[in-house]
Amino acid sequence: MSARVATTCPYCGVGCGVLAGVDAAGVVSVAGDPSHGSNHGRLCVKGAALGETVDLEGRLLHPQLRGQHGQFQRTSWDEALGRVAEGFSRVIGEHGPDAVAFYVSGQLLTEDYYVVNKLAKGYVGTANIDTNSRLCMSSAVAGHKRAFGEDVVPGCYEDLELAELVVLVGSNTAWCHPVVFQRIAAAKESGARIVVIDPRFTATCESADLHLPIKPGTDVWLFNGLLAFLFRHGVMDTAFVQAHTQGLAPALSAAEGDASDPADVARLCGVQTADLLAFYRLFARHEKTVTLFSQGVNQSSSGTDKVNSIINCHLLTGRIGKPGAGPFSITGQPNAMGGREVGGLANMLAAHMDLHDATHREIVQSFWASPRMASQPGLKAVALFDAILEGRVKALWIMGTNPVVSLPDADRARHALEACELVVCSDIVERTDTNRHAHVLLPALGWGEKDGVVTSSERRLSRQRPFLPAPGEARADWRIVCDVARRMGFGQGFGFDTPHQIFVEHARLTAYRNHPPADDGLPAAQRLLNLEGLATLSPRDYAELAPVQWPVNPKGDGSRRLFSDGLFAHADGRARFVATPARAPMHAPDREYPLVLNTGRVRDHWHTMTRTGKSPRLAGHMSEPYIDMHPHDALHSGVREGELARVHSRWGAMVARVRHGGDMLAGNIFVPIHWNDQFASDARVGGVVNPVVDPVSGEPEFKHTPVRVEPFPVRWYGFAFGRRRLPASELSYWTLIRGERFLRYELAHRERPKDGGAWARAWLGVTDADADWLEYEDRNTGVYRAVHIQDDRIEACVFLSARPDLPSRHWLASLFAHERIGDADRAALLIGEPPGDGVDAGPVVCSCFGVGRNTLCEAIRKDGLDTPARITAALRAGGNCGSCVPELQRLIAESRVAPEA
Ligand SMILES: Nc1nc2c(c(=O)[nH]1)N[C@H]1C(S)=C(S)[C@@H](COP(=O)(O)OP(=O)(O)OC[C@H]3O[C@@H](n4cnc5c(=O)[nH]c(N)nc54)[C@H](O)[C@@H]3O)O[C@H]1N2
Ligand SMILES: Nc1nc2c(c(=O)[nH]1)N[C@H]1C(S)=C(S)[C@@H](COP(=O)(O)OP(=O)(O)OC[C@H]3O[C@@H](n4cnc5c(=O)[nH]c(N)nc54)[C@H](O)[C@@H]3O)O[C@H]1N2
Ligand code: SF4
Ligand SMILES: [Mo]
Repeated sequence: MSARVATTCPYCGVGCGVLAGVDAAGVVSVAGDPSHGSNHGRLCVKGAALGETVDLEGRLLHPQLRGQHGQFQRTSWDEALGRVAEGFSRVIGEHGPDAVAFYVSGQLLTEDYYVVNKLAKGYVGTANIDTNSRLCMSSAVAGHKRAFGEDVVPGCYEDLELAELVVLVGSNTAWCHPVVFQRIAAAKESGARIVVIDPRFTATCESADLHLPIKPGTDVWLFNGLLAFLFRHGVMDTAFVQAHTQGLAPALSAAEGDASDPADVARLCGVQTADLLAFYRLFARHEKTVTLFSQGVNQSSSGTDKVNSIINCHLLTGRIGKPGAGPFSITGQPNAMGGREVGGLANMLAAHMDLHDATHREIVQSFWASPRMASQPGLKAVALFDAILEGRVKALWIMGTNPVVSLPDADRARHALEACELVVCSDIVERTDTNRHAHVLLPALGWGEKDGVVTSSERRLSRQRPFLPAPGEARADWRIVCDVARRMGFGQGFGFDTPHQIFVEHARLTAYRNHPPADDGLPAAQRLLNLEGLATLSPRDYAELAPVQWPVNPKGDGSRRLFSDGLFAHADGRARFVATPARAPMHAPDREYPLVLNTGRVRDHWHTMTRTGKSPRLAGHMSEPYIDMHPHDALHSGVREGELARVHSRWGAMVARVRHGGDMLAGNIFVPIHWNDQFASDARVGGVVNPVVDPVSGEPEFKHTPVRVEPFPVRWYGFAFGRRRLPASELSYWTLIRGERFLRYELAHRERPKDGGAWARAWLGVTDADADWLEYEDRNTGVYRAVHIQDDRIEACVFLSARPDLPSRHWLASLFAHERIGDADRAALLIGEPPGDGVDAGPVVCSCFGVGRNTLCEAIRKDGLDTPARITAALRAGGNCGSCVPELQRLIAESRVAPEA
């Protein structure tokens, strides 16, 4: 084993420290870094499986150009960079700087983000650079700026441990920020209370003392009601409000105007009055309260108001900047926060300065010594793709994001790319739904190879360090940007040779003229974001930089909390209450589209699956896209659990399997965001989502689209396993996951094959008539199965049935691990059941140890395992990363209410 390198996890905004290394055989191993302040050695299941995602299969290793017939061809860097630089320069020359745009990502490192933002705003002279953070954090950014005067997360993770009450709003923390959730769960052990506000009953709710399943979109009513309640009951820090805030009266009158009687609020939010009051009283009683929020708040047409309605309650009670108290926007992506520091959004500048402020523009331009400066905000993500479709933007460079999957009204985004004169994509994988539309593909370095800084939810800068060689011809994103900039004639501003040089320039800019206006006549702009203590790092200091929370003072000390002194970033030093009159989501359900579509994440996948889709360990937990819905709605829609259904909206449609997870309120359905054309026939939920955005932040309403669900009729269901890819796209429905030594397909088709055997042989590509071939057919029940064996080893198999109840995939998967198939296995394959008393372990719950649901339920029942700890002692499940502990809790609870008949 080579020495382990200390780096940072590339997934969520928790920002866990990882120790990674490669052994002599090239096997990558990862472990949590015990010395890292974000995770103290813990990793969740995605972090723990990182080693399974860094192989080179499917990687984009060379620059490519798309030919006239749509096929991609390898090219040299020289040619590719020339195409990009010439293409952008030509469009700018002919149509002006606003005819080009950049669409970037919170997956980028701060150094990458810094140079692309500098190129767009200071050299091209356009603010048409937006990022997938628009889809993610922009409502929080806007809410922070309105309330505090600057985009600042005041608290830190430790506050969650110090709190007496943690309120989780629109956040499935247990699945999306698992290590932070473990810290919250530990706080609960020592007495903290947890309230979850979410229309779904999520894994996070397993640990909650109180769950308020509010009607989607009603958060502002809830928090306006809370503000009025607190004020009425005198739960107010009057001294704090008088000394440090402004605007209480209009905020209160807006809150009271909506609904001041808790019974009315409860009705509007669709919850029991007693539960609502229980929450209000808990909040009133606990000085040390942290309200943590994420996409159930941000991704809404009233997202910014939701954020401010929460912050209002913290300002009223003075619970901000104190140990164990504060509003806490938890960030999604690994470097969402770093992107905000460098001003990656279309309405920001750099180093927390504003595009609309002439003084700020002057400061940044003088620092960059740049030829020009964008003078007005650019296009936000959704509007940007509209502008492409309208022909106003003619060249687009996409870096580290997959908009054909992740934008709302995603089919429209795809049409926009089809219509765009020049589309450049920098990515680490070759095939994505977006890359298909590129004219130029640029191979970037990925996690484990790239080198730079990311910033977590608690403002902690942390190094990502390489421990793998650069594969193929891939290059760092910052280097690609600088190369193009130089070729566009901007050599002066982009002479960087190392990420260290970029980082210290960024740090210097955060400190530049960062003071109150002085008598020297020079423009000044005081900002909390200040990395002065990092501005003089030597290359070696940078290489060794230990995690540190900004602001960083000249001595290099970081800051755990901000606003402890009651001084905010508005010119008068006061925070603002914001009046947030509540309003319903833009599109209400109606007769044609009677259900509300909510979209979000599952535990073991990351976004568009380009990386987590490679890991067998992560594939088993949720192996197929699904539509979670209430049995009532299924009945009304004419669909059944386990069967396929189509979700339709005014914008598009998708197909997935119906499931009654027990999480949904009637009237609402949930579909995960991850599946796309690389992993399923028709499961891109982005195509269904309405393109409504929040009027302040421009963040899309991902959690609320009126839809209807209808049957997706098929004549047979099936699945197949193969050691190689199978021609699934011939079928009406397919999904793909990667197993340890196989690919697994779930299948369905409109037509029954006339001759199952002939079809199966052709489909599995078995041409040899003498092949070792097991086959069973029952025409009465529509059951067919065939297994191809080669040299006594199972090669492929396909199982079909007229109904969706098919044999255990788990059992079949296990056969692919065997070098020889025995006689008992052959017999079992023909019968279609595991041999002997081999029970089906069921769907994976604990991904680390591959422990299935049936195994767990059986053991819980038989051995009376009544705590997750006892399950771990007996079966190991839950004993590694702990991500499945909430599900273990649920299984225990379920087996209590439903003893075996
Ligand atoms: N496993 C995993 N973890 C991830 C990611 C991933 O892809 N996979 N992605 C990362 C990223 S980029 C992000 S942004 C975060 C997102 O993290 P989260 O915000 O926790 O995740 P989501 O599942 O998008 O949505 C959170 C919850 O909002 C609820 N919700 C929907 N509508 C409303 C509403 O009107 N009000 C309220 N109060 N709640 C509502 C949903 O039911 C859902 O449970 O996760 C990060 N972590
Ligand atoms: N319906 C619905 N849609 C949503 C959401 C939702 O809740 N519901 N959530 C939204 C949110 S919060 C987010 S953050 C977005 C995420 O959506 P996307 O940003 O589209 O998702 P990713 O799969 O993370 O895309 C990252 C891309 O960058 C590539 N990549 C990875 N590392 C690197 C690198 O170092 N350099 C380069 N150049 N490329 C790299 C990956 O291969 C992948 O193609 O989705 C949004 N879309
Ligand atoms: S919680 Fe999991 S995904 Fe998030 S940073 Fe930590 S290990 Fe990575
Ligand atoms: Mo996100």
